[in-house]
Amino acid sequence: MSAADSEDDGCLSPPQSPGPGGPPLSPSARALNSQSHIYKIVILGEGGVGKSALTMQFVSHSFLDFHDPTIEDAYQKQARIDGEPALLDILDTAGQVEFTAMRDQYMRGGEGFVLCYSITDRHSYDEIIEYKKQIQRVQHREDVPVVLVGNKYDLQEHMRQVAADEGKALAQQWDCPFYETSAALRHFVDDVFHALVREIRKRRRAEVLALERRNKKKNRGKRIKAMLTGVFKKSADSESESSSK
Ligand SMILES: Nc1nc2c(ncn2[C@@H]2O[C@H](COP(=O)(O)OP(=O)(O)OP(=O)(O)O)[C@@H](O)[C@H]2O)c(=O)[nH]1
Ligand SMILES: [Mg+2]
Repeated sequence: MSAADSEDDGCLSPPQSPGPGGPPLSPSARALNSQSHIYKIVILGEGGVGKSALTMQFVSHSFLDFHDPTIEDAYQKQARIDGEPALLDILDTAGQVEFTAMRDQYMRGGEGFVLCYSITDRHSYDEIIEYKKQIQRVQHREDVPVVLVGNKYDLQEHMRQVAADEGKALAQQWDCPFYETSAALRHFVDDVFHALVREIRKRRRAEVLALERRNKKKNRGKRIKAMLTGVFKKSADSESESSSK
């Protein structure tokens, strides 16, 4: 998805019908799935790409016009996304190399990730590929919910170093949403966080369905075993009856 495919719809997106992709959940799956309306989100990327500026715009509609390198900041934001409540628990991380030792820890704790580069900084784009690999390594899985973000869109005319197509291509390869954002202009900021919640919900749904399938298989196995036990018992009973006659 590119920036052109979505609109900045304010802080709370209106309920949409139908909800996020995937088949409707059965009551038991819904019960499991609704256990948490909390979404643990981690924002990652090189120093200075605008992680804090994006987070501040999302949380408090204000723009940070100076660079105060982050060590670690946590925010919470309540929203209604596709008609369902969500509490976004956002960890704004350090991009500076001095703090790289903490990355594994951030990556272990997150359920979904905003991977942010600056369209004015090619190195930050190259680095984001490494961040993605590291997340997969730390989480021991391939299908981690992510949204790819190329920030500082407002500077594109004179300072662009990464083409929009490069972002799109990477997102296509990762099968994840992509936005070119401007924290300065509050351009597609809500869309990024809302899209990530949708990605997390998609994965939770898939996990619940997989669990249900496994349980069904197990129950079917138990039923067959019980039936066979019954059949054997019956034939053993009738055999012993006929031999006693
Ligand atoms: N023009 C423009 N400037 C931006 C944008 N986003 C952030 N900036 C500026 O870029 C600088 C760095 O932004 P931060 O949000 O502090 O960057 P960061 O990724 O949090 O950096 P670290 O905390 O060091 O990892 C600041 O001067 C911001 O004002 C944007 O969309 N457009
Ligand atoms: Mg920061």
